[in-house]
Amino acid sequence: MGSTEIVFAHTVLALIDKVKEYIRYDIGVYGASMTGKTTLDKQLTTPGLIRPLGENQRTHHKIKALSSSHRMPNSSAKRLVSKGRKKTVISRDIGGHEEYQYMWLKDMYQRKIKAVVVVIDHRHLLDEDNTDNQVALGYLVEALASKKPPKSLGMWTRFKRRNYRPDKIIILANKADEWLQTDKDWDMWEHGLIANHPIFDVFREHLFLLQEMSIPVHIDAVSAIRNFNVQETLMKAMGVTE
Ligand SMILES: Nc1nc2c(ncn2[C@@H]2O[C@H](COP(=O)(O)OP(=O)(O)OP(=O)(O)O)[C@@H](O)[C@H]2O)c(=O)[nH]1
Ligand SMILES: [Mg+2]
Repeated sequence: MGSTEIVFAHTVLALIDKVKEYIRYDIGVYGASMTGKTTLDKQLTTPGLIRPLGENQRTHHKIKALSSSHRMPNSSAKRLVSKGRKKTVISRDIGGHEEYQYMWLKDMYQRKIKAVVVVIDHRHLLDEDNTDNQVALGYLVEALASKKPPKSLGMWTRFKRRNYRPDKIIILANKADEWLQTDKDWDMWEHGLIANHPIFDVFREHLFLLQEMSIPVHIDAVSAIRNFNVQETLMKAMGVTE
């Protein structure tokens, strides 16, 4: 190949990379209430210092007029940057309270999202009777495993669900500024072994189920409020960076 052809090939590859940056990649961000989904949404929209959200700032959704379902929040585009690569992802911020869980499925099936991002925190390490995170992941995994869609989803969503499966599940163990503390924890994280951390033990059964369904799972520690490892994890999990 001559030098002109090489330069041309490089230009074409650079152009393809640039176009890929703008191809929308739909992600769905779900998880129990108070795990940090809104904080993550804000961090992805405008990276920086995020104001801690108070008790009165939980995400809620209004019931639609003449209907029993809730109004879906708008989705928005976020530009992710990591290791010199960029990617546009689309997501929306849905509440984590139990009455909104069906909206996670609605969002997932209607947008046919590519990556399900499950936000968890360390509450089950602080109180072993607390199962909020397990219930949230369980709800999603069981919906994916089930042959029958919940009737509450409506005809159109149930139709869109046919043959759908996300490409991957990304589990973000948020609030790492609080639970990733000891030298042993950091050592695990630095060596890429964070999936072995006890914070993930309670999820093993559902992780096995996902593996058996051939859905790859990417696990990592992040802090949405501190902007620690957030974009890096998502970009890696989406296969944009190594
Ligand atoms: N320490 C710490 N706190 C965080 C982090 N991310 C979020 N929080 C706090 O956790 C609380 C809940 O955050 P939200 O973002 O409102 O949680 P949510 O998942 O959107 O909650 P719902 O809207 O009820 O579903 C807030 O007080 C946040 O300031 C983090 O990385 N570290
Ligand atoms: Mg919220």
